[in-house]
Amino acid sequence: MQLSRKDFPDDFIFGTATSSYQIEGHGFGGAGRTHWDDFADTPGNVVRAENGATACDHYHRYEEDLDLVKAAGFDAYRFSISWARVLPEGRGTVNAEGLDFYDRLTDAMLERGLKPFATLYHWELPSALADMGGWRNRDIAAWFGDYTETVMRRLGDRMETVAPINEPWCVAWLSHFLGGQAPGLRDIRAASRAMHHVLLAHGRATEVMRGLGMSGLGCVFNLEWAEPAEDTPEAQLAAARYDGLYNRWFMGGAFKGEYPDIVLEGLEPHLPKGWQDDMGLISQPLDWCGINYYTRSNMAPADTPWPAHKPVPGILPKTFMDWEIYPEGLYRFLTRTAEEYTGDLPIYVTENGMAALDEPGPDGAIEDDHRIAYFDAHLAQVNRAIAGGVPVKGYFAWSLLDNYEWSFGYDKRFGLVHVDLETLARTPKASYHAMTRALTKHAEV
Ligand code: PNW
Repeated sequence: MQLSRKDFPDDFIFGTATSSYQIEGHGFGGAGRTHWDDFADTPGNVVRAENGATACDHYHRYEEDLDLVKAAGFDAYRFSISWARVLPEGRGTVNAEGLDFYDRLTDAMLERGLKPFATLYHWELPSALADMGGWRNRDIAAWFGDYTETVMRRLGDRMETVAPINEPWCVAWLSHFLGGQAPGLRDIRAASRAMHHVLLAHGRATEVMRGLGMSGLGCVFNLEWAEPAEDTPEAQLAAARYDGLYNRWFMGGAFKGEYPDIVLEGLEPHLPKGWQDDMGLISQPLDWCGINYYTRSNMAPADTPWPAHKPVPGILPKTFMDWEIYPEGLYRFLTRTAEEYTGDLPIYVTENGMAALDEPGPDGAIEDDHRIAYFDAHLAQVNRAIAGGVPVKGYFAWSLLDNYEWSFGYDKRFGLVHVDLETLARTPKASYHAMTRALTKHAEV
């Protein structure tokens, strides 16, 4: 890599990120069923109907995995806690074995000097709650608050930071309007409710953790740069609607207690009555803001009902997800977030990375130079933002391991470390070695 630790402020945190359903393996150890198991079992939703039953078997190999995090020279590890592993039915009886696992995982991070960055919800809703309407049901804020309390009474004293929700746009819009993730709905009313309830749950969990005396509380947003596909007022409006739905709805809600008019135009008729009264709970003060950044979308107007926009292919080089590589978007978002939403609040890039095929060569080595270039290009934009005065305090590479990429199954490899799906053997890729040199040798490599 061109850049290394010496190019960043002394207290800048380098980390790597994963999520529970994508790596742990599920359906054992007393864990309850989740709506991702249900979604994956329904033909047509996931490539080859693959699910997270085994994933990377991290549940049994977490010590080896944390050794890899440590050996690379990372300062922090971002992980998530599975609701159904802690509360198999989503509420009520606690699965002691599940909570014990996260207790051991936390201690294993601390023993290695890694700062724990926890997320409470990275998408696997207990099926018992999904059956009661899941994110469409307002009660989810109370269920989520109770789950948060159960977990944080045990772990809260050892967390560096906590984000209640990973990527509210994916939880709400992608899952209830675009049908791309569990529960796979395509329904504007369900989606509108989820758009509000996901932030309500974030607010309730924040309130619960403040009540326990915790600090280090934030939220993790996925941001995607919205580019008008052509230079016309119609395309600009389509892009502005996309920006509103994807980015500004959640940041506006969480940091300003208001939703953008350009989105209310379409969603207001479907929101629960009295939603305005929730905005105080939704916008409690936070301690930091997390940004997951991967790509941009090029938006054209569409002859469809609101929001009447459609993505069209862009001209930039793409990753194996077919996502355009647009590093400057990260700079633009970091700057815009501080200017318009978060001011002096610390910002962390909580995810950034790329998928590739990443087959081992004849000698077993995995030469993922494309990933090294991707990290370098995005870290350069983080640097540029810091130089411009934006308080970016850390960067997390997605992901430590090749893992379960949701509806794409196991084909899309995002890891610094290759995982053989048969043997589950871990093999560090060239990007892992480059990252290690950049973080531990402090030199250009
Ligand atoms: C994020 N989109 O997901 C998630 O936090 C990870 O679990 C995931 O593995 C990673 O990015 C790579 O995909 C996203 O459709 C999934 O815009 C889909 C979208 C954005 C983020």
